[in-house]
Amino acid sequence: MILLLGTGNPGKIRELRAILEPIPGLQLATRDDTPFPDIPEVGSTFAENAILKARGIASATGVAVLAEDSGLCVRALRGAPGVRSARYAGSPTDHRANTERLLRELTGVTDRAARFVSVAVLRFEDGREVLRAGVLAGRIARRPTGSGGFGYDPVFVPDGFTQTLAELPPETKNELSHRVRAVNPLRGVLRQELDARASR
Ligand code: ITT
Repeated sequence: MILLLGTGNPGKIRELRAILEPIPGLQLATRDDTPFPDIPEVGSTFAENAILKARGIASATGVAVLAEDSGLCVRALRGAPGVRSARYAGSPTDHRANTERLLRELTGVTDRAARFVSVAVLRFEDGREVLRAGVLAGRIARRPTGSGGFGYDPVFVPDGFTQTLAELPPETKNELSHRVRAVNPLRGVLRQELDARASR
């Protein structure tokens, strides 16, 4: 079975591959293999945007799709940047500028609590959809450190840790991230689907 990773973000592709590649019989495809258009993210929630991406990409390609919408919600900013995380400092996405803006907005703010949220939607060719969400709680550092990961990782310290996600090994991020928490339950759904297809 071919599953198209419905994202243009190379950081997400790396992490989704690491989460899904151990599933036997599942062949992962990306935008390079099966081109799809950019889907306007006009929803006001992560779930709405994840569904928009899954449906838009599925209808453009006709294959099974895993789409994901995610972002950073900062308590002192009343949930911002939220669904606007990718383009917080403007379009096109500039991760460094986004992080700089975030630190600027938090200048002098002592409440650094934040959470990453991910909503993943698995959509099969026949239109069946399964949606799962994952959250990672943490806090925003005073300055960026580390070179791993992507996006806001250099300023995000997960609860229970002292290093940012960009300093921690990728394996550690992939054990606790919002993305792995959303996508892991979909592994079981995919295994069931593969078994059902094999016995047909
Ligand atoms: P696609 O829509 O093509 O998947 P995107 O990067 O535009 O790519 P989103 O609209 O879901 O994806 O925006 C996610 C943004 O949230 C991302 O660009 C980062 O700024 C931030 N983000 C999400 N997950 C993150 C993570 O694990 N580490 C750091 N930043 C993350």
